[in-house]
Amino acid sequence: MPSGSIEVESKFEAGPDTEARLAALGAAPAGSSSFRDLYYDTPDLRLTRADHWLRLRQGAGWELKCPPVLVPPPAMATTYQELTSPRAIVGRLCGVLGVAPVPGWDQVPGAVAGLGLQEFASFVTQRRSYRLGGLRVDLDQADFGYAVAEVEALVGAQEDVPVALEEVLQLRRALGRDGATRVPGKMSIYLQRHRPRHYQELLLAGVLRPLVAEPQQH
Ligand code: V4E
Repeated sequence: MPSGSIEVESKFEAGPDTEARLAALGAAPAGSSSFRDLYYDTPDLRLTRADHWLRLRQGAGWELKCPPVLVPPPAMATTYQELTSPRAIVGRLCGVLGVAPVPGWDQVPGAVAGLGLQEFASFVTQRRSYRLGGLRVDLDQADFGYAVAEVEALVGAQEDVPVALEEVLQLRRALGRDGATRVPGKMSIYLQRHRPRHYQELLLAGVLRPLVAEPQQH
């Protein structure tokens, strides 16, 4: 088992009745938060073209989301391994970029500077969260005018992914008003609007999928 947990999640479009539906299902409010995410990549986009997402979430710390091996991406959901320990993050960054770690890189900022990583996205999310059993539901509003919700489960091992996936999709079906439409994440919309060349590169690399329709403004 590689270090870090595996996040199984599915995004959906929330509606005016989503929170009432959550309450009716027995979900418990789990608080509100506001945070800025800063995302980093090499100037030639080698991390995100390899589907690796390094971010500094202000108030929470560094995190690297990477595609887990052996788990094919399911329809309507994503699975990513989440690394939060500096050693695991730096090790994975060096592996993807084909660089030997340097002694001063035991903390992420040293590696970010040494590897020449640059910020490519920065935005604030206002989030309201709910818990239902082992699932979490986040209702997000990003400061660039896009709202999206997600159902998420965190599991510790790949063999736990299929059951978590079924639970996530079941709750999504109960809450989403978008049917079987794949709903884009904040980053897809951010890049399309603010970094169109980066967005095109990721479409070409097959990391992001084309948007089906222009999402609603909120
Ligand atoms: C994995 C990923 C990105 C990193 C951000 O992931 P996301 O879960 O969208 O952000 P957020 O703020 O909800 O993080 P959380 O608080 O849940 O940890 S940016 C793009 N990806 C890949 C990706 C993808 N290919 N398709 C979809 C629908 N989402 C993400």
